[in-house]
Amino acid sequence: MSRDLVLTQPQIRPRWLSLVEDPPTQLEPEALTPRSPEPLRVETPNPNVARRPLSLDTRRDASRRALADPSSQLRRAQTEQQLISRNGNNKSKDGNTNAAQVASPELVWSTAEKQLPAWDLNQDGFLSRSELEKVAQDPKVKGLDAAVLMSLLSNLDEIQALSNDEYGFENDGITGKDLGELRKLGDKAELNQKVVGTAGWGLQKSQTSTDLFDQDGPNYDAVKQGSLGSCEFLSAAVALAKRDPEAIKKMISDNGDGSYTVRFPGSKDPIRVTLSDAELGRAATAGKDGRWISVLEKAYGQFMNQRALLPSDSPQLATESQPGRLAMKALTGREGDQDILGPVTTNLATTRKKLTEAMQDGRLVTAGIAKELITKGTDGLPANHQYTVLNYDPKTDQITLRNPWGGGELRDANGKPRDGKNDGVFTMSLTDFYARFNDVVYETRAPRQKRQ
Ligand SMILES: [Ca+2]
Ligand SMILES: [Ca+2]
Ligand SMILES: [Ca+2]
Ligand SMILES: [Ca+2]
Repeated sequence: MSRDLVLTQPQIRPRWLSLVEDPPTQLEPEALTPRSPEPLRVETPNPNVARRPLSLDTRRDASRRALADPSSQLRRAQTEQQLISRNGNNKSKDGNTNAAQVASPELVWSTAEKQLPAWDLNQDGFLSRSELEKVAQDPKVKGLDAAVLMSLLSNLDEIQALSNDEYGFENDGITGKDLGELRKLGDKAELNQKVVGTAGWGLQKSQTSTDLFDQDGPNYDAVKQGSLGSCEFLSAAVALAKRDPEAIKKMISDNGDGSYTVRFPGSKDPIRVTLSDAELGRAATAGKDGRWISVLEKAYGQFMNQRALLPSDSPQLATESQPGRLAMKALTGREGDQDILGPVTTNLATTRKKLTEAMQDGRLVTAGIAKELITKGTDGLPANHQYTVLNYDPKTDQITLRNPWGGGELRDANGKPRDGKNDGVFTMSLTDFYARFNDVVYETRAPRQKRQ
């Protein structure tokens, strides 16, 4: 109930936002850490997914998400649909359904209607979030069913609100009437574009590759964030995959029975991971490069769940809203060190010096945008999001970053990528970076690592 209150009252300011505007001496670095939403929701952070009831983090996250820009979510869904129709002639492995068919709204609606009674585990007529989360972990739910299920989960708040069929807030789950209203909206409606786009992209992801690594993988530039707010982890994992692909390979082994074992340098115990089709549908993907990033992402959620006082029912959800310094700890064994950018906290000259040293050392570096500026959205860089710092060149004073979406980068006045290629990689002057970004997370130096 409280989360609905938060979501319907955007005037409640997220905690990090008010902190950003407070005098820098009162900043709490932890509170400023930007969280990324999920792709389909990333900029729009879908309150649906990142929900860990009772967690303080989640409440902060939900209020942050409520303020996010819904148009970006639509943009992302449309891009995904284009992707699906471009690749629409590819038969899936079972030869029955291809991605283009999935993108058919009729197929998505009818699948949801058909499966509702089976997924309504307590048979009360409401498809609740926890029921959907439970079914999502069932390896027997496959293919189109799994993709539609995950899309319902990703868009649950909006779908359950379509028909007023409960007292007070619509928050018990999706009913048959809600689905009827969804169908009535028609395929041009924004919500249906999201619902259909999410299902299509999810199916494509679950069927793209069954290998852990492609022959020449892992390639950092193949990584695309899924529907989870795991940008803090992904941006660090991308940095590691760029620096040392072999380290990633050593971290994961394929057990040959559909499960994988992940050994994070920062975790004492090996982590056994399986991924259902539905989980693959919202996981980060490396496409044809293999399942490595989907496996690592879920392993990280399991790792964080082990440390949590109140573990999430879904290990995947536990990847969300975690500080970037802990992602570095898992991936390297060394916790990251976060600088808040600002004249009092960390000035431009210090940032220049620290980036220079970190690049010389080959340390992992990520950077986040926590707040919306007046220029919100116009430069193409989503806020509440963490990026990989791929390079900083002290000679030119230019910094190169990568959005873990594998897209969404600096745009010019015409809305085109400034470097002509929307692959998520972009370069800007350090001065511009300093004005736009709010924090930098550095892998701490290894004890014996000394710069010359
Ligand atoms: Ca139910
Ligand atoms: Ca309803
Ligand atoms: Ca109601
Ligand atoms: Ca680019």
